[in-house]
Amino acid sequence: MLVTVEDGVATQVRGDPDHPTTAGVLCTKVARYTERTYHPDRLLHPMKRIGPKGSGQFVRIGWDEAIDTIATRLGAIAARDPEAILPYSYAGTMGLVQGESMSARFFHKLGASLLDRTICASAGGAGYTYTIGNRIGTDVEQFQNARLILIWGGNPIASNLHFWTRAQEAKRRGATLIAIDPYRSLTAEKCHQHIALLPGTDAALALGMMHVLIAEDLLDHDYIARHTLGFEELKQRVVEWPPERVAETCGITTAEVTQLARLYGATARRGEAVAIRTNYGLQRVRGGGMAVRNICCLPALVGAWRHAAGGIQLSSSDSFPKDRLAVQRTDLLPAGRVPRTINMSTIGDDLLRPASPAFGPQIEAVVVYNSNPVAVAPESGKVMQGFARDDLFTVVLEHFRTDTADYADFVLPATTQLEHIDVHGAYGHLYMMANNAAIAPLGEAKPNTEIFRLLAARMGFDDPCFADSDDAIAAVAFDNKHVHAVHFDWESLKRSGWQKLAVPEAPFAEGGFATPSGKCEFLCARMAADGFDPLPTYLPPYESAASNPVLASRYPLAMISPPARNFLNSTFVNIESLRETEGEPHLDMHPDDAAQRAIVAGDMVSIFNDRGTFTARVRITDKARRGLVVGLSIWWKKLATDGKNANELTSQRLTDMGGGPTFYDVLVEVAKAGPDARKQNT
Ligand SMILES: Nc1nc2c(c(=O)[nH]1)N[C@H]1C(S)=C(S)[C@@H](COP(=O)(O)OP(=O)(O)OC[C@H]3O[C@@H](n4cnc5c(=O)[nH]c(N)nc54)[C@H](O)[C@@H]3O)O[C@H]1N2
Ligand SMILES: Nc1nc2c(c(=O)[nH]1)N[C@H]1C(S)=C(S)[C@@H](COP(=O)(O)OP(=O)(O)OC[C@H]3O[C@@H](n4cnc5c(=O)[nH]c(N)nc54)[C@H](O)[C@@H]3O)O[C@H]1N2
Ligand SMILES: [Mo]
Repeated sequence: MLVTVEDGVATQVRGDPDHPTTAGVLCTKVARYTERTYHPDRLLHPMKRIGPKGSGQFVRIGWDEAIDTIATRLGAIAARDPEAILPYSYAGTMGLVQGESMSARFFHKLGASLLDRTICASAGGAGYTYTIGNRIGTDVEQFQNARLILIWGGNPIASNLHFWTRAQEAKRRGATLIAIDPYRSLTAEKCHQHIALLPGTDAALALGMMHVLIAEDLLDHDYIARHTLGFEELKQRVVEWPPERVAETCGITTAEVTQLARLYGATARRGEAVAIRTNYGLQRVRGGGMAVRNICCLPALVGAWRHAAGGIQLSSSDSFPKDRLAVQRTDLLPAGRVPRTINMSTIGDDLLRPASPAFGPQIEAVVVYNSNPVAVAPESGKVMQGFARDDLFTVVLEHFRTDTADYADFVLPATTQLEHIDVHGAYGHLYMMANNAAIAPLGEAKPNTEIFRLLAARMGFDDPCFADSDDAIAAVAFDNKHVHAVHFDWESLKRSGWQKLAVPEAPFAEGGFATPSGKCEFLCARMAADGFDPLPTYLPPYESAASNPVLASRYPLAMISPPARNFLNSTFVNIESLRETEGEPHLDMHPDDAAQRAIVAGDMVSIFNDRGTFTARVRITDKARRGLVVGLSIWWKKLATDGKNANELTSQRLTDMGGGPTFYDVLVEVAKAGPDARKQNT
């Protein structure tokens, strides 16, 4: 990103035209980054709460008072039991410096509870890693050379624009694009074919494809023999998944299953590149880990990895060799006692849990940075109840007074990307990136690192690492002993802005998977050891008509809440130009489902289940398949119609593997809203 600065003021941000992946293009949201940075609501001073929790009443204080009081409170809790303190952070910035560096050092030294950062990608990550060995896949810059691209559980026009550019180029060159998504997303609309399966059934579709590929011998026997493990066992397993059974499970036609498999197998057999861009949409369900695992078996079966443009990408994150020990200093953890780990996806229940031998101490303090859990975490009603606890001490580092900040005892103003130094990896492309500060911090805002440095000093932590500058941390962010990053040098990265990792063009053309066997593992001993079926299988959703008919008799509709194009999770929701484009919270509903409920276009509707309710304006559209409703997300609650968002209805049940959330595994009912639905916001 290039920033124009005039008299110390950032006047424009634009993409760097020279950067190969992004090629001068910013997404809709980030293009508004100056509007966000100079927004009149930016937090510019530390603040202390004066009203009841959640009321958002604060008074300005100085940094000294803030740091003194917070350090004293945390110190007193830590003296009793440091595990009663919990850091809570995620994707606000994914920078290696302003993410988990000084903060991690601080909480490690304190001996605070560890946080398992599961809320986004851990289920799919686990499934991918069992099969492939690490999260390395096809380079996004290769996709334009593919002949067939399956866009599986992703909506790149909204959420991964620079991949979409490549997919469109492939299309111009004659490639076929197929979207596999229960919803006709912006992306699905522009693909040649859209397979609208039921949410949470992707694992079955992959099993059905494997069945057809094997039955019709559309295989690369040489690749299978040399670079895979467990083909005979896989063959036995997929016999159980004929296309008829798969079609029934997925709510699609038998022809859709067989034709997809045939196109995939036959294109590869002709020696052309078949590529899968799978994304995180499909793993936010009970069997999400297994679904990604099954899909990961497909490229090896047809030898797709032989091509640089073939294979699969879920994430490029493990291509970046991060030096976590140097940056996060796990060696500072208390000797001989690893603190307990709290899963961020069950923060609602955990904040409400009393002390017990199994759980440990009650959570007495939460320090939130780079996250907005009151809006983004599942089963929001409980999350709010937890944060509303009068005996909970809460500190929030933020740019804005978010739904979460409203519950804080202290809100500390953080700098934005324009105001601080950072170094970034990526999860879609393969470039290390320097984030140079373009402008001075606004008001009294400070980088996350500086805030934790001040707290560490006030707590008397004297390890020299607590005095490291952001520059010094950035300089050790990547491990330049690793082949991918031997050329990493912070000073030169700062000058060039970005530099591609030294990765092979076709990562698994000659096998070399990072699994224990070195092969793509159809049969995975580590899965067996971890208590999973070692072969691809199908786990139905927790909540679906087929798996839970009793619940479905009361709540017959599946609900998903994927990202809206103009928001980034809950970031940018308070930026007027972007929110105006989204308008208000909507619910997309199929005409038949609407007619059954006497709901007409434009009605306000209540969406509800046993966990909660939220209100939205209905859009009647066959973009949502029958039986599915879609509420694009993630709205700030206080800017939504009734002070609530889709996460009122999502559950805290976790995925099969990786401890991930099941945001898209939810049954609901919808009814025309009563006249008082549109409560006045405070
Ligand atoms: N504009 C925008 N861009 C973003 C984000 C954002 O909030 N807004 N968030 C960023 C982040 S943190 C992430 S993790 C990524 C997420 O981006 P993606 O990985 O693309 O994931 P989602 O957007 O959650 O879901 C994408 C698609 O999956 C579909 N889907 C839902 N359930 C299922 C299912 O069971 N099976 C299948 N096959 N499809 C399903 C949804 O309908 C949706 O169209 O995007 C990043 N980019
Ligand atoms: N229903 C539903 N829920 C979801 C999802 C979904 O698709 N549907 N998606 C899930 C996914 S994929 C993810 S990744 C999570 C994301 O959840 P979060 O990680 O909480 O992401 P955001 O909602 O974007 O909130 C990030 C906050 O960090 C702040 N921030 C940004 N930069 C900085 C900084 O440098 N310092 C500090 N202190 N603060 C900063 C921003 O102002 C913002 O308020 O949400 C999950 N929740
Ligand atoms: Mo995410």
